[in-house]
Amino acid sequence: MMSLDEIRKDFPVLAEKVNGRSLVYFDNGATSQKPISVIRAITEYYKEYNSNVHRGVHHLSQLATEKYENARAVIQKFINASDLQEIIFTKGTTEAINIVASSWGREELKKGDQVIISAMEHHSNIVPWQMVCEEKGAELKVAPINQEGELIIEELFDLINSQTKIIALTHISNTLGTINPIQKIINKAHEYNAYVLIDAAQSIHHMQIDVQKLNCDFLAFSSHKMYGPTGVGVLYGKKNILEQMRPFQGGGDMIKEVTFEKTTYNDLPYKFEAGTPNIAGVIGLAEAVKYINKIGFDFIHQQESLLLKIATNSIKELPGLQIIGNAKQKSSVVSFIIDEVHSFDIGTLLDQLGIAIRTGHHCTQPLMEFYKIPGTARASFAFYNTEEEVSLLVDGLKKALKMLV
Ligand code: 7TS
Repeated sequence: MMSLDEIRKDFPVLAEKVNGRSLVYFDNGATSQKPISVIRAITEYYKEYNSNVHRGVHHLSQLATEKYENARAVIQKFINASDLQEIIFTKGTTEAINIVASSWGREELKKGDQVIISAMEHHSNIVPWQMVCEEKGAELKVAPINQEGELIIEELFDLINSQTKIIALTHISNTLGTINPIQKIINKAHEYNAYVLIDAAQSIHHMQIDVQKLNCDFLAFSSHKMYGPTGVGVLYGKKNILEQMRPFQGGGDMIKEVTFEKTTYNDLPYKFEAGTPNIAGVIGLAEAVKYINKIGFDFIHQQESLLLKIATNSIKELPGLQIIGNAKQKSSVVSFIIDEVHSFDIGTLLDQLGIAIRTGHHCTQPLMEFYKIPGTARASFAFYNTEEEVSLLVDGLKKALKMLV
């Protein structure tokens, strides 16, 4: 068992100074920091065996291909997919959702069909569905939330009927921290033969996800929020569904045979991996999964829950400050507003103290409209954050309140 001090030493950025202070990094919801093992794996690829995958007979290409395909096996095991072919490497969550909306949606949706999302979705789980619904004449329905930021399950269930073709839902809200009861929703959707896509961008690094147990039809996540590099992510899909879907993009690697008259497509997962992939990124992502496994979800949960509790209790006490998102089931995110103060000003003042938080609408503008606010200040914690750092945030907020209110 590693101590928190030892864990922090694995993340070089955490030792950086910002504005003369030790960095306090509370913008993990936007992107997490990377452990040295991930950085090393990426560097090793470029230094020792940089080569393209799936196309060379030479040693380096074979090595790169082996590492790339091993990464697929690491991801398969991590989410307990039943088949390697169900793991598709993408640019990230956004691209993964776009593949489903575009390849599946444009083929399967027709006038009168219905797609359900929720009021707390990130833009990347709204806009692709809006686009395909508009094109195909399908209807986009939005499951409502209450003031605490929880899905109103009965109202969501009321929306589901035989016209419902897919429910695309975030597992955890990036703005509110709400953890949605996805198992219940998946079970209900399947009673109506509707598919379910889970946006796991904010959950994959906080809790163990077992796609077979959940029985979700699609799952999307990004490497860079789970301690891996940017520019890479995963789309999981059930094999029988992926097999029926048209390719997303055309190009190299996704074909079996090309003539000017006709092209036949490659088998899964390559059908959805056109062009040279982000090889270093995929290798780095596999290393990030190994790191998460080494730390273990027990420790991750314990540390993040502790930070959430301390931060919530202290921030709640500050005068004029209001927490947005008070779901009973919450992950380690605290979003808040201060009367009359723009979140940008809070973020700027905290930055002067070396504290990094995110401000604004967090790519959830419809959610901001629901709360009738322009944005929030959001602190999002990772397992490498400490109680002392939370105290520094609270002290920083007290200073900000004195200056701004
Ligand atoms: N879905 C959710 C729930 C997210 O939080 C994000 C990114 C995405 C999808 C998109 O992921 P991407 O890697 O494809 O960009 N969320 C945030 C955030 O909260 N702050 O910056 C990015």
